[in-house]
Amino acid sequence: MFSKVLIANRGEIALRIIRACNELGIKTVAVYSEPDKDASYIQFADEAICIGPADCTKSYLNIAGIISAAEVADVEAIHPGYGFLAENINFAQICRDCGLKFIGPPVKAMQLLGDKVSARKLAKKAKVPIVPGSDGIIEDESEALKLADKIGYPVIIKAAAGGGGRGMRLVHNDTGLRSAFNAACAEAKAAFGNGSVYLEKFIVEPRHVEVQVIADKYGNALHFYERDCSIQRRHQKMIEESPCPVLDERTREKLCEAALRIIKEAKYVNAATVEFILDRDKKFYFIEANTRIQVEHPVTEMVTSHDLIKWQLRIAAGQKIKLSQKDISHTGVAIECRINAEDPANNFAPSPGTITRLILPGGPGVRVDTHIYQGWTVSTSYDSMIAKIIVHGKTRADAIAIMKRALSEFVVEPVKTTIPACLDILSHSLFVKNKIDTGFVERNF
Ligand code: MV4
Repeated sequence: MFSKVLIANRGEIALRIIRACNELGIKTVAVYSEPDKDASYIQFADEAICIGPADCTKSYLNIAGIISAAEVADVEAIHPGYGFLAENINFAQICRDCGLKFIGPPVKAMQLLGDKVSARKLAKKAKVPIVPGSDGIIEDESEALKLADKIGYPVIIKAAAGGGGRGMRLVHNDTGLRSAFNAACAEAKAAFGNGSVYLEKFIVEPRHVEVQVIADKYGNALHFYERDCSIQRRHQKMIEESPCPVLDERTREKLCEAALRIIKEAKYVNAATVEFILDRDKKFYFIEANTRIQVEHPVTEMVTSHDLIKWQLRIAAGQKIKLSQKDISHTGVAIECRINAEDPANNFAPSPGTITRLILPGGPGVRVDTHIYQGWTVSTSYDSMIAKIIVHGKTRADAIAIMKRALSEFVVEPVKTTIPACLDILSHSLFVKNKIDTGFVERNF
């Protein structure tokens, strides 16, 4: 196992990774920006290095600064967390070149899955269902029109380098396609430095389901079942749960096996998430893969009792997965609510400030992943997520009741949070009855 790891991140995920290292007896090096100097995660690390000012490009995204910190602290490996440099191929390559282990997949697997067009091709090769659409990049408007007429409207234009909904365009007819095509290319070029786009049939009112997987460098791969992430607002997930409440055992097994075929085809190593959309007939289609640990990973940890961060560390250190798939079971239902410092009554406007009063929820079945404390200042420089509440119950109804109880215990003042919005969703009859899809929040709130 590694003796010392640098955590190239901040906030709750830095704390989460430091905790896993502490349990494994790994020394930790935290990095922080100037306004993060009083961050709680620093307290739990063995060493801490300031890497620059508030501006992310000069601190958490500054590759030279982070590599320098790793050299100075003499670490063997870097955990990138999620966001920031987690899916940056250049960063992963530089780590390798500097003799530092990047706690994530090989560069080749990041390339294959990071480009959505190449990931689609890989899925097709692995005999995993993909949404009907283009075989590769769409070169021009006439090619787009021809294909759209063949597969039928509505269609969705997506950026090959995109993800999380950026650079997407939903199109209902030829006129719409003509005006959207060049705009989508330009937007993709501006956002990702890559103007390549592709086309898919638009699946109406889908559920967003993703499979958690891990793989080692010896060719062993395991799945940890799925999460349903359909409750999102403007492509920001709000509530995630596991298992997906509408999947039958047979479909679940097929879905998870499909995810593993993609991971094996990509010769993937470490933790990944394979994303699918589930249509109204419960047919699933691969859409993309995430080559990092995700925000919502605790949902899977609660139902499987496996520590995914520890798995990441062990796999990166070259250890072999000695478990087989039948050793991984899931029990009960877990739900996560993301708590953001945003005001739901004011169109989710950021609500920064110094926390003067804080009461965190607890009790049976409740896990709280957060870096906040009384006296901490929530800034607008970074992501607005201040906590994740994860609950585990025997049934979905139990989990919902535990979550509502936990959210009503949560006091954080004076910042406004998304707690009331989460409570509204959890109380909505359609959510309770499972009649939700990715459009649920926009339609009902
Ligand atoms: C789709 C889709 C329907 N049909 N692709 C959104 C983010 C990215 N991960 C993929 N996404 C989607 N891809 C096809 N072919 C629906 C989504 C989608 C979505 C689309 C519009 C508005 C909100 C959405 C929320 C989740 C998923």
